Amino acid sequence: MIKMNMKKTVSLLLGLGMGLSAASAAWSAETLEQVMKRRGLTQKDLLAAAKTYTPTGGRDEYIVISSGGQSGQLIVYGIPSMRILKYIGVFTPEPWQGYGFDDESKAVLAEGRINGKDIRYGDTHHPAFSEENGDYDGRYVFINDKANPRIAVVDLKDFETKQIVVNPFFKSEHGGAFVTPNTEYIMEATQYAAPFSDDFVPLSEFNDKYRGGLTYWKFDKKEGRIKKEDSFVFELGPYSQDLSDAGKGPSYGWGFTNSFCSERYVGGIEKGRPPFEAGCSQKDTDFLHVTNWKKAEELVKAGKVKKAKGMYLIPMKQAIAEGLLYLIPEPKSPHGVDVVPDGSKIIVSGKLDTHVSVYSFKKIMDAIKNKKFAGKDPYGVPILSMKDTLHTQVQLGLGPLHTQMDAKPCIAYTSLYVDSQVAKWDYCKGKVLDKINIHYNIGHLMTMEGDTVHPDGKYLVSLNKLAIDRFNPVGPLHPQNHQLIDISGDKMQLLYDMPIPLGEPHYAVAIKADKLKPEIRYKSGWNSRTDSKSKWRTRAGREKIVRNGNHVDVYGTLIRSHITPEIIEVTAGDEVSIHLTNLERAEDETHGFAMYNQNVNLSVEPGKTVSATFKAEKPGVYPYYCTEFCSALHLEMQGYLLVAPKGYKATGAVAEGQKYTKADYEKQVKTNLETQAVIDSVVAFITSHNYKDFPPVVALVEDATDQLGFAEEAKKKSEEFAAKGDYQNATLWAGQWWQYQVKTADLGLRAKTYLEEHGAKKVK
Ligand code: RUQ
Ligand code: CUA
Repeated sequence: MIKMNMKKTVSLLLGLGMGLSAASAAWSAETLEQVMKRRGLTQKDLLAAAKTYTPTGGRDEYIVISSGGQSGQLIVYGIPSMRILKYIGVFTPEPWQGYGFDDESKAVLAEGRINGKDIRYGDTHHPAFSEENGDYDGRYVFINDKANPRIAVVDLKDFETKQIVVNPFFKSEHGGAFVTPNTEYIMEATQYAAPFSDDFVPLSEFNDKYRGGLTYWKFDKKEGRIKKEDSFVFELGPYSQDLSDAGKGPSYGWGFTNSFCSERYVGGIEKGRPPFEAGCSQKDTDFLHVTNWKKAEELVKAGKVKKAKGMYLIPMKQAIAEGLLYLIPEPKSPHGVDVVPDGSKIIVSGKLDTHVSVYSFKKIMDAIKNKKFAGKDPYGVPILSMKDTLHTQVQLGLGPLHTQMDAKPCIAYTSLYVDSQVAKWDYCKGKVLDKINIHYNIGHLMTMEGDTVHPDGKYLVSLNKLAIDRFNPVGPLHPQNHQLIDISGDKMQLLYDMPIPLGEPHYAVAIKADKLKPEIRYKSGWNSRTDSKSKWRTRAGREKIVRNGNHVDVYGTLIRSHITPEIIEVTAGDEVSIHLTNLERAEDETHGFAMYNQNVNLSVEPGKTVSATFKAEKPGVYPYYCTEFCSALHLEMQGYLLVAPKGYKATGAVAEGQKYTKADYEKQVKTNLETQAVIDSVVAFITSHNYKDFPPVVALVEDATDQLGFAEEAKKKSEEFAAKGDYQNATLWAGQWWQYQVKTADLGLRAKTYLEEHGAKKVK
C-alpha cells in the first residue's frame, strides 16, 4: 500500500505535462455547432452562457450574501457565475462549520435564547452590508430573524457569526436589517404588534396595550459588535410595521418604515369574524413612518430618554413632542420602501395597488416645517398628506413589491409579484421603460450594490417565490429560484436560473468582490467567535491532559496527519473538555474532529482553537477521527477516547501489532532516500524559477519547508532508535519521516504545477 502511494507520487512528480494534450484532442472531437445541436441551444443561449460561464480558477465580480429564509443561515454566491460558495450558520446549528457544536459557537447561539429557551432556527429575511458614507465597506453583514426578533452580526473577515442580539420588546419583526449610511445603527421594525411586556394581555386591549416599534441598534464598527446599552427603540402604534430604509444625502438622519393593517384588525375567524386578510386590507391607505434618528440620538446622549430592559425606549408621547415621528398615508398594503441613491426620494410599492408612489423628501420636510398636517392618528402622531409629499405615482403593473436602483440616474427596477415581471422605469420622469418575465412570482430583486449611494447596475437577481417547472423535480418541496438578469443594455436579458435548496431567501445583497479581504488563517490559538486568543490554545509539543476533580481538560493539536493526543483515558462520570488547536499555516488545511456517540463534531481551520465539552457517562470505547480529507494519510488521523468504569486500574499497556526488523528499517530508509531525491528535483525546479513572484507558491513553499522540518525530526528519532538496536521504533519513526516527505512532495508538486500553469520564468 505504502509502496503504491510512493510509486504514484513519483510518477505524478515526474510525469507531469503528459496527458493534457491527449485530453484536449478528445474534447475537440465535437464542435461547438454539434454541441448546440445536440443540446438544443440557440445563439441567445450561447451568449447567456458566455456571460456567466467562469473557467476553472476564475473569480466572480460580485459576491452575494443571500438570506437563507427559514434555514436560519446565509448563502454566499458569486455573480455572474452563480456558484454557491458557502452557507453561513447564523441562527441554526451548522455541522460543517462546527457551528453550534463547539463551545465557542454555542456561546454565540446562546446569546439568541429567549426567555431561557434555545431557539434553534431563524426566519432570515434581509441581509445588510455595513456602510461607510453610504457605500458598502465590506466589513460586516447583518441579518434579521423575523420569527424571534433578533439581529445577528457576521464578520466578513472570516464569514462567521459573531453576535446575536435579542430584541427585548418585540415578539415579531420584519423591517430589519437595514443600516444607516455609516452603520451608526441597524434598523429593526416590528411586524405583528404585541405587548412590549412579556405578560398576558387579552386582544380586547389591542389598541391600548399592543404596540409596534422600531429599534435603532447601535453598532460599534471598531469592535464589530452591537451595543445594546446604546441602542434605542421607538414605540409605535399597533400597525404591522413592514420594511425600512435609512435616509442618505439630504435625508441623512431620517428613517422610513412602512406598515400594513393600520386598520388594527385582530382577526378571529373561529369566532365567526372575517379573517385577518379581509380586516387588514379594508382601508385605501396605510402609514409610512418617518423617524428622525439623528435627533433621537441627541436626546439619548443628553440623558432625556429613559431606559427599559437594558436599552433606551422612546414612548410615542415623547417622540411626538420632540418631533421625531410622523406618518404619511401610502397606498394599501405596501411592502417595500426604498430610498433612491441621492437620498431625495422614497419609493413605496403597494401590493394591492398597481402604482408605485415616489415621495419627495424635500416636500416631506416642508410639510413638517410648516406644520401642515392632515390630522393625527389615534395616538396623536401627526399625519402629513399624501398630496403634499408625493413626487409622482407610476402605474407599473400588478403587485409591485420592491425597488432597486441602477447605476444610471433615475433608473429603477421594481418587482411585480402578481405579473411575475420586473419593470424597469424612470422615477424622475415617471415612465416605464422595459419589462421582463421571470419564473415565477418575484419577491425581492437585487442589483449590484443596488441600495448604496453608488449602485453598479450591470446585473439584477430576481428572487422568485416559486420555481414550479424550472428544474428537475425533486418532490413536492421545490428549490427556490434565483434568476440572473443582464441589465447593462436597454433591454433586460435573462441569463441564468439558479436553484437554491435552502429555505426561502427573501432578500440578498451584492458587493464588489474586491472590497472583501477575508483571511486565510487565524492567528495561532484563536477563538474566532470572541476575536481573541483562546485560553485553551496549545502549541506543538505542549499537548497535555489536565484533571481537576471530575473535570478533564484535553489540550490537543491537529496537524497533517495526526491528532495529539491519540489516546484519551477518562473515567465514567467525568466531564471532558477537548480543546483543539489547528497548527497548520497552509491555506485550506482545515481539520475536522468527530467522535462516536458524544455529539462532538468540530471544524478547526488553520490557527483556530475550538472546544467540545461533554459528559463521558457510559464506560466504553469511543473512536474519534478527522472529518476533512486533509492529506494522503487522512484516514489514519484518528484516536480513541477510553472511558473506563469507575475503579478500573489503568496499566498503560498497548498491544503491539506488526513486528519490524533491521531489514524493514533499512528498506524504509532506502525508500526515504529515493523520495528525498524526488523532492530535491522539485525544489530545484521551483528555485530555478521566479517563484517568489507568485504568493500562492510562496505559501506552498513555506508549508513544504515546515513539513520537511518535521521530516528531519522524525528522521532523527528513527536514527536514535536504530543506534540503540530498537528496530521496532526505528522502523515506525522512519515511516513517519516518510509521511512528512510525502506531504512535502505533495506541496512541491502543487507549486510546480502552479508555476507551469502561470508561465513562471527560469531565473538561473
Ligand atoms: S420580504 S416577506 Cu418581501 Cu423583504 Cu420578507
Ligand atoms: Cu485532518 Cu483529515
